[in-house]
Amino acid sequence: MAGDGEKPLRRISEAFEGLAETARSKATPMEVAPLSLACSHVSVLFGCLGFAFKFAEMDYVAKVNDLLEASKSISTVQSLLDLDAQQNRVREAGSHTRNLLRVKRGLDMVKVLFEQILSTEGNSLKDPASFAYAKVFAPHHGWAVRKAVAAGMYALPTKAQLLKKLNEDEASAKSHMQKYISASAPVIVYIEELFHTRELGIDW
Ligand code: 1PW
Repeated sequence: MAGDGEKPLRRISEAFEGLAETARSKATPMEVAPLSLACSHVSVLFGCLGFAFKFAEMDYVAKVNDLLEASKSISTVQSLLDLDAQQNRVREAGSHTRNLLRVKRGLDMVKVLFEQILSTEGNSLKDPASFAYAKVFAPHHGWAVRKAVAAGMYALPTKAQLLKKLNEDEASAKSHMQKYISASAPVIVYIEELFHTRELGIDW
């Protein structure tokens, strides 16, 4: 949850605009440090979704922390994947590569969530969040997690409550959500491309 005067949405959108430039230019490889830092800003959002999503937040935060820790010894995202591939541990539980794939889904879910919020009338987040979860995470989760998330959808804050927690009004929130949608797209594609070019797959 955001403290007084903090603007987490602005911090998120600005961090991703910086990364988007790197992702689009392809001149310099993306580094793990700015990527994991940008992803850590997104944690605040998960924290605003209410008690029912506490476990989702904890899982996301743990994976982002693993990437932050990795950034101390691994400079580029490419080399992070290559190191795991060399050691045959890409799909191992807790590997940096596996955590990156999960975190990438978190970024994607927030993107879809924002798209849905911007195109849906009304004050409820239930439909936008259910749609985003169904599209991005549900295909990769077992029955128990899907049921728990579905139950959590009833305890989401309203859109107005969420904006209040984020210290935004309708207009400023809309502008930052739009910015995040545009900036996160090339970052998500960039990460997926790294998996594809190494034939690591992204559906696991
Ligand atoms: C914004 C609307 C609210 C939607 C809720 C979003 C839910 C996000 C993911 C919830 C994950 C919590 C349960 C943990 C699942 C793990 O098994 C799974 N992690 C993820 C992020 O999918 C796989 O993790 P693993 O096995 O690689 O450690």
